[in-house]
Amino acid sequence: MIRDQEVLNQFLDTVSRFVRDKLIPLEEEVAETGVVPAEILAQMRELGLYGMTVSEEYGGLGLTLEEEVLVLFELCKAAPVFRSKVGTNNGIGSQGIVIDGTEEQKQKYLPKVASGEYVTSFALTEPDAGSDAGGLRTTARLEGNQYILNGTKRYITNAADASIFTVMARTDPEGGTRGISSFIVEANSPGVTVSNPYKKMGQNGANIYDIIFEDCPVPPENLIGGVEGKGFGTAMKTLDRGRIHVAAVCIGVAQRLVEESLRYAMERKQFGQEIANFQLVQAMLADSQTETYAARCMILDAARNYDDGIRDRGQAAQCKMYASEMVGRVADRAVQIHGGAGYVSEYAVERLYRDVRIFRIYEGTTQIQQTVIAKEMMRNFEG
Ligand code: COS
Repeated sequence: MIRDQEVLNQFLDTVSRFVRDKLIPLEEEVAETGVVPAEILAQMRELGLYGMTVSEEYGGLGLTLEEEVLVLFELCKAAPVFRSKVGTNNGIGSQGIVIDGTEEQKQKYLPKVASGEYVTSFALTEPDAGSDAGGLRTTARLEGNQYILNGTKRYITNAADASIFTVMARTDPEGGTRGISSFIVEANSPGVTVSNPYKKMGQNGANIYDIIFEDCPVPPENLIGGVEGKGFGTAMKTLDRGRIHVAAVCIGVAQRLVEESLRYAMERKQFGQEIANFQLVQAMLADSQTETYAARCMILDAARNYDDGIRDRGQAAQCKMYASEMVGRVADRAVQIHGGAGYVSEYAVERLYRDVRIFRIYEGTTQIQQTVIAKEMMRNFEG
């Protein structure tokens, strides 16, 4: 549901130039240092990239999901570490408040999230609750006039930069997934400790941490939606949108990998000619181009459905699964086309190959997406 094509095109053009002129030239430095320079983050704030999905009423750009994925297709032609800096504010870190927050919660937090003054993190995963998110053990006990949080959250993106976390915690020990509630927790609350960042395979600078809550007080007005027991649903709805977001990120990187592969194949000569002339190389290029296009089409379709009010968790899972597996294949072919050069770090494809591996894991592994898709098929079976 694109509202003003001309305004959107101008924005896409601005993002595309920012990627080409500012982000891509910085990729190697960021991969080396693990730090995205403050002036780049400031420029991202200025462009409105922290608040794409927050409505204009609260100071964001108020993009529809279709518009958001079109921006991500452009933004993620740069190494995905840059997207990670704004990813939680637009995606899983803010959407719990956007989707299920009370009016007071929205007014208090969303303007700061949209401007980028506040970074947000989504704290669902725990040491013993990854794919089995419903098995989480962090507790939120109501004592007097506040909740007291205890527990550990694991691999939480942007936690050290965050001013607020959306935290899923158990308010009813016996309630299963219906005993989970979600909270907005201010990062400077007493009893909050953030660990050092983990060392990872790729996306250096897109940092993940543990958050430890020890008797951390949270006021009842920060219970998202004001009702206990709705937190698992909030998390799942957040992930449904988040999975389409991640799928769009995969398209951006896949397009970049195709560009890198084509450029190299058109320049590199073997047997007296450019390797792009060889049909076995052409097959790899053609497969990568076609699969990227197919994933792009399905994501746009799912995003339009979402904007039309259709909440199809199976479709979100299909986009996430297909796009993340697809970009893995595209990255593998990109390295193959580059030959030995694809294995050395002076070429971007070596880094991007490592960067894309996480897409098949976070916001639900491929295997979780498969179970979501199959469960939806069975639920909708009419016999
Ligand atoms: N939207 C709204 N509600 C949802 C939902 C969705 N997408 N998915 C499930 N629910 C609801 C169900 O309707 C059910 O509600 P009722 O209790 O009212 O019947 C409840 O949540 C429990 O659903 P279900 O029985 O399917 O839960 P499971 O424990 O089997 O878990 C999976 C479902 C595996 C899909 C879930 O745990 C999951 O997504 N795991 C992966 C977690 C993940 O992505 N982690 C990444 C963290 S962010 S990097």
